Amino acid sequence: MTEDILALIKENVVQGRVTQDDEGLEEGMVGQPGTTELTEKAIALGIDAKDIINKGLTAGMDIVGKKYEAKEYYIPDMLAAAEAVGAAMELLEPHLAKSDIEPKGKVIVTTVKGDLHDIGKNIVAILLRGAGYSVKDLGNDIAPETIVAALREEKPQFLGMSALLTSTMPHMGDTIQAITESGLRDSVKIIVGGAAVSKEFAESIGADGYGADGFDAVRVVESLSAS
Ligand code: B1M
Repeated sequence: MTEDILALIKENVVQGRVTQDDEGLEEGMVGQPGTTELTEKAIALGIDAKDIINKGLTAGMDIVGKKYEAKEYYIPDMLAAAEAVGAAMELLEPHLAKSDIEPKGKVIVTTVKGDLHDIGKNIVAILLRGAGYSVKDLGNDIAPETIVAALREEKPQFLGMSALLTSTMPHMGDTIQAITESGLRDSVKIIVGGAAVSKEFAESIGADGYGADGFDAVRVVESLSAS
């Protein structure tokens, strides 16, 4: 049952179907549950949110990426899938949130300059909030100087940067350099992630940590908090 629902969520992300009223790419789908109805059902059945995110939503997006690469999908298809994931994450958010009175710490999250991909960053933000951190989301396509200004103003313990494009990854390094030049580097731990990023790349630009996925990002922040 669990695996069936997760497979259906994945399929509906691939089809870019937000609700049962959406057509999708194949005939006869109208009226069948879409990503949001299936996510609601999965939540009601007590399926682990981590599985809904990793095996349903993210797995669907991976297929969308492969289809785009194979020129089977175009930008509007990616956007439809992104909308389905965003709507499902809104439903999941209350189930991931902790109501701790005192936040464990403050994190600024952002997608770097030139990069419009924000789904992964949004998931990281939601999971960090769920783990008890206060999170300020700067958005996407954010320049190094804007990030430095936000660090100066907000004084967070952590900065999380996301990049999905090989062409925007270097802006992570540029941002760390700008933070160092501003004299703020010792006051903030920096973690990076996103499909284009690796542990080796994170080390090469002098980040303090690398998150392979949203849950890993929380683990890294927790372990850096303790160190
Ligand atoms: Co674009 N796109 N896209 N795209 N897109 C990719 C990234 C691509 C791999 C597709 C492909 O060709 N296979 C490819 C990049 C190739 C490369 O650079 N190597 C690509 C391209 C080429 C482009 C454009 C250049 C296309 C064009 O215009 N010709 C263009 C660039 C626009 C820009 O940014 N300037 C573009 C545009 C778009 C859309 C706007 C249409 C849309 C984004 C919508 C949105 O985000 N609101 C889009 C999408 C949806 C994708 C794919 C299909 C899916 C991305 C996604 O949301 N994944 C993507 C293919 C893919 O990645 N499989 C693709 C799901 C998400 C949950 O995963 O973001 O990886 P992800 O986040 C994960 C982890 O990486 C990690 O945790 C998250 C949760 O598990 N993580 C962190 C992320 N950030 C983290 C930060 C951390 C720690 C962990 O610490 C702080």
